Amino acid sequence: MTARVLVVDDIPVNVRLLEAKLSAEYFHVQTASGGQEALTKVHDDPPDIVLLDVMMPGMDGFEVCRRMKQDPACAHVPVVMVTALDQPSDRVKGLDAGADDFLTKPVDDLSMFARVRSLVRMKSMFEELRMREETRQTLGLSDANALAKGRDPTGAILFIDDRLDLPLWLDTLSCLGNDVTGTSDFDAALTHTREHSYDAIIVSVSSPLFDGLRLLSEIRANPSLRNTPVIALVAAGDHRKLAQALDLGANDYLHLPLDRSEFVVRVKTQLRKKMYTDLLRQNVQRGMEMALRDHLTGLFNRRYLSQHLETVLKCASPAKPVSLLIMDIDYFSRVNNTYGHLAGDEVLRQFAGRLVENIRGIDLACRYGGEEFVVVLSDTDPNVACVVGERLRRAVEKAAFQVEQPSAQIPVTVSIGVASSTGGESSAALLRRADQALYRAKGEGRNRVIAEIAEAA
Ligand code: GH3
Ligand code: MG
Ligand code: MG
Repeated sequence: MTARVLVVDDIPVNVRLLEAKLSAEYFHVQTASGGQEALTKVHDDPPDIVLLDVMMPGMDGFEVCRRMKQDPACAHVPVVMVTALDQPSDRVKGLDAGADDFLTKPVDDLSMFARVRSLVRMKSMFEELRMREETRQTLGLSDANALAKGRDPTGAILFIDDRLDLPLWLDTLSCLGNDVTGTSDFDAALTHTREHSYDAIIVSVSSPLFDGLRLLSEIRANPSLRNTPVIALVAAGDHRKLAQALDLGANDYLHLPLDRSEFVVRVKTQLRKKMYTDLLRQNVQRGMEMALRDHLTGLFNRRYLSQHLETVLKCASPAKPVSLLIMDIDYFSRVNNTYGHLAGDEVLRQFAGRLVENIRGIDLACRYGGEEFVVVLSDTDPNVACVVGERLRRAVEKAAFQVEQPSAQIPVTVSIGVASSTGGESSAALLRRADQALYRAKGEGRNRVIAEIAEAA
């Protein structure tokens, strides 16, 4: 993931420090030395995220944030306020101004990269939703709920901690409209996670009463909680536990003792991310889209794909390439000839299932025709697209398809063509290039992924 970060600070040495750290992690950094300059830049060419200093002469960070959030051109760009450690009231003011997160000076690298990545990922999911909404509108199927505009995200939360004041923290979350369960018992927590679904789980990994890291790994091993964000609570300074928690799949963390406003904003961020992921997944299943769905596999159909690809390509740029995988099942007529058409249909259905299991919610899978499928990967460069293609190719090859009538195990392979675009071309042109790559994959022996090589200008 490459992202464009705007760093706003009136002190040049601070700007250069953040710029150096972020550039070393391959972020594209732009800078502004004051509020007005920041507002102009954000309006004219919205970045993926803004790191905003609070104390600036003239217009302070709060005012800049407030104005940004009122400007429709950039209201969706996440803002991280960079505040001084000794001013907790700044956090509340930042929240009121619409900030999405905080960093305290001196900025700790680990938390900065964690926060920036998490917010940028959320923004791209939001943008994907926005593009799908646009596609639906173009096709005359507008859906007012899709973006849940302005709605503060709420959900079912499990809070696992042994703190004495746990009820107070549960209250804080309930007052925001969440359905909250609290426990300080390892087994009870495990039972809850097995019997209920949650939109967020908060777990202390520093409790002497239970093994929070083990709980975290149990949670991550549970497929029904695959998309549930987990926030780890870690004793301040316990870098070893923090690193382990992140390794085990925690999505975010908070240091103990908890700061109330930081706690609230992190939980909201994770809930919002969960909401977007769920919306993207529901997107495939929504009944009103019958006209846009393929009846056999439930995937989007070709009509939807062509329209959506136009929308996605309009937003593509060198910093935000769009990649496309076009896949064709190898020797599929043999499946029909050997096992019959019904078995062939069942293979196509299961093939679609494997496809969906192996891509992210933000990616779009379509049945392009007969035994051809297309996956659109927005904000993905060709190298990553090839990795995804290879993962899909292996997911198809690794296990035979089990059909019932007639009872058989049918081995299947797939050939995949990959093409990418940085904008300025039609969906038909991009599909044509991917198709040429697929043609080569077939010609070179099938069961392989081939990327289209851009022709020399
Ligand atoms: P290649 O490796 O070159 O792609 O070989 P192939 O046999 O897969 O290619 P071909 O295009 O010759 O055949 C595609 C077959 O897919 C023919 C068609 O009957 C079958 N097919 C297309 N749509 C469906 C469907 O909805 N259900 C079933 N069962 N078969 C389908
Ligand atoms: Mg074919
Ligand atoms: Mg085929």
